[in-house]
Amino acid sequence: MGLTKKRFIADFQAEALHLFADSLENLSPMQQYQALAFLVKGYYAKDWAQTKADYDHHQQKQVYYFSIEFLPGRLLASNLLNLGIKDTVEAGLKQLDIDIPDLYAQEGDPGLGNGGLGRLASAFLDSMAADGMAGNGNGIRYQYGLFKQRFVDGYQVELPDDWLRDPYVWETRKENRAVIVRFGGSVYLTPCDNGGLEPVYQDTDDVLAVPYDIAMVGHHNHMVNTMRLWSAEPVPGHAHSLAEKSRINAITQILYPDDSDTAGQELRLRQEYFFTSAGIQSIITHYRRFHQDLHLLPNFVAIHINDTHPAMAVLELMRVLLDDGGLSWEEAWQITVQTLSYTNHTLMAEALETWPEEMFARLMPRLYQIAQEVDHRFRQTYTPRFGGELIQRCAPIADGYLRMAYLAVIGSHAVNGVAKIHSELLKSSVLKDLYTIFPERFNNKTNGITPRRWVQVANPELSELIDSAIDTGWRSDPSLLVPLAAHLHDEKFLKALHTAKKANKEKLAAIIFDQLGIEVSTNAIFDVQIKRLHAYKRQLLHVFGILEAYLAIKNGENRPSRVHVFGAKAAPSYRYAKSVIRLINAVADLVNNDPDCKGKLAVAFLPNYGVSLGERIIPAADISEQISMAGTEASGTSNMKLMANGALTLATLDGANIEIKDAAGEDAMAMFGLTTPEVAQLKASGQYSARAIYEADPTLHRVVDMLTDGTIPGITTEGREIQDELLVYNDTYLVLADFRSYVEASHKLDALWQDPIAWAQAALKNIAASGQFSADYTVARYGRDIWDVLPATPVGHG
Ligand code: 26Q
Repeated sequence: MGLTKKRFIADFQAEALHLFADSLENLSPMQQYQALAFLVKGYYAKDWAQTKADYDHHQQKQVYYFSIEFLPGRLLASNLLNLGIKDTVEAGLKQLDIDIPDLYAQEGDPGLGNGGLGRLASAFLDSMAADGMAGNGNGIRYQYGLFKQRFVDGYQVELPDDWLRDPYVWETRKENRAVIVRFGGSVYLTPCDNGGLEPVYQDTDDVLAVPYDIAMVGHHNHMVNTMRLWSAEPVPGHAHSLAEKSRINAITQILYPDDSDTAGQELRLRQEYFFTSAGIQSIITHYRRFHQDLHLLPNFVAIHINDTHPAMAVLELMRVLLDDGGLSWEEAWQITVQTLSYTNHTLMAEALETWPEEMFARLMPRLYQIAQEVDHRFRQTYTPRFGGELIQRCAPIADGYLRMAYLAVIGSHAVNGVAKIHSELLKSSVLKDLYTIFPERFNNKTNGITPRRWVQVANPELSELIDSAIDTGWRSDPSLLVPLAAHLHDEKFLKALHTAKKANKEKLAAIIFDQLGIEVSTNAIFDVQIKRLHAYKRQLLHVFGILEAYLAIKNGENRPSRVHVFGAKAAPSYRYAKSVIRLINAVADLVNNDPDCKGKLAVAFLPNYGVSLGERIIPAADISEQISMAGTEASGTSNMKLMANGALTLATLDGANIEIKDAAGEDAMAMFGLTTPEVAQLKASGQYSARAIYEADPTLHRVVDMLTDGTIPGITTEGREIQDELLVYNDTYLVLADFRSYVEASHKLDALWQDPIAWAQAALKNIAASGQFSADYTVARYGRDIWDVLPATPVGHG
């Protein structure tokens, strides 16, 4: 976009006048932000309309990414970057004497997701636009996003996230594209003109699904895709009681804050059907504007199911093809399977979604009929070849439940895990039986991140340094970071890398002081763990590492100084996770207030971790803690973001950590702990005794005792609960088993820190190797292997 600074300033002033009938300098920062955001929206409006028109004109195959969560982050800076006008605009803002970071900070951060899965969905939309693929998001416009987290006396307190209180500039309500979603009632089949049967719906509860569209601006390619989020409203003209109205509004009111267990809540099931049905209906309506023949649907449409939450897309697409399209079962099934694909994000058995037949049948009676037919035909078709036992284990309906992961595999032509090891484990564990039946459907797509947001926007210091060393081509093609490795022995460059990191640490230290009142030294190692709080992610192991260091310091030992930075939300009903939060805050109090630790050890648990806070923490990290028990973390993505910002990974051989090790080299990180087969074997042997390890390791013994002996103030019940999980319930996630090896790996990093050049070299190896984890390459592989769409914008070598 050819924009001059002068032109921008004139446009900005005109927009301010237009919106607020006042001149810029009289506006509040929020008003200035809104004026700027509306102006930017105007800058891409033509491209957005043109992209849609081009897609229609060329009948380009559309990808629809169905996800119950999206975490786009703030959009102003990333839109400016993608439009290629960020530098010009910032120069203009500077001339206008506007505080740029403060202006960006006015924007709300839509927390329409819990964590990795939602952020991945947004990264994919960003990357599809960058790759010039016709990618569309389909999700829910929650009125309240993920709760805002505060700490009161060290306890997590949840506050509502009323993110729509200030008008959200980037969304456009599309009333003309609303569709009706039907719940409940009853269905019966009646003979119709063509001799077949047609369903008649009676007494349904109808809900209007109104789409709100948000532009996904492509990087330097004039393409603008759409994320469509649906909001539930009463159907105009229907007589609704107040109670009905509030039941309708409830559908899109809140995001469920659990990211790993199926509470089996009816409202959650309504949410799933609501956005899935609205999405399928609008796709078919749009398709039918250009095509009569539904058989060709897979040539023009790919629908991707992000985890099982939209898995009933299998049934809903069947419903539309059968009931509205008049196709036979066999025709409809073939089209459905060819159109759909599915990604699994977890191996944890308790997170695999199931729904009681009774509830499902009551809310979606027609879908339930179709599910029964799918189940029936699946059993009939495959029992002769695979036997009744295997089929019973993996059929979509059994023991009174619909099993959504099995339904998703059976109704899709492709199913993938999100890192190499995870995709392998799917085939050997939770989806083993379906792998036996459909081996050709299984594939791996290792996750990716968007370096535009996580490096270019979040870390301009590092970005400019990279520009000074290699061609700027890395900004569109991160695989071109590899030549950075030529500077491994360039001391001047290594020092500059250290200086850039230090500048980011200064900024984070200011945030830590501002939020927590803790003064931290930026000469210390910034050791970061940022992710949802979960037993399997083992924040507890990190705490034990801190306590080991605390004891060493109390013992007069000299260690390189460390600041441990945590960011983590716990599901409100997850008792153990909340206890660990309380523990981390208590350990922070202990350590931060002990004069012996001053300048040596500090703990900063920043509240309300999310995309925006991540953009502040990640550029400042020296160490990236990726310490889940092997075999539990499907992939992880903070590991990739931190690596791209030059942090050294302290990790188990789990998820994408393994691929990071292969890319950066084992000497550029610190690996530890039991491997997945070792974990499996230890568990299967029945020989694991947490207590025996506790008795055998005096330091560990002390650390575990600290939970209950009063050393850590204020954690009587929480300390007891955590200790019981370890010693009474025998340590489900093998924290004690991995403790010694974790501490040793951590000491290895301490030793490396003593040699700043060697540390900077390791950081550089990580940065240079990080390009392969760009989501631009990941979605290009989805396009090639699963969706059958090719990037229109070249995506380089990843
Ligand atoms: C399901 C049913 C009922 C209520 C909630 C849920 C639910 C919601 C969210 C279940 C799971 C999630 C989110 C899971 C998630 O974020 N998984 C992470 O996905 C990342 C992207 O693939 C991986 O990198 C992480 O390893 C994985 O944990």
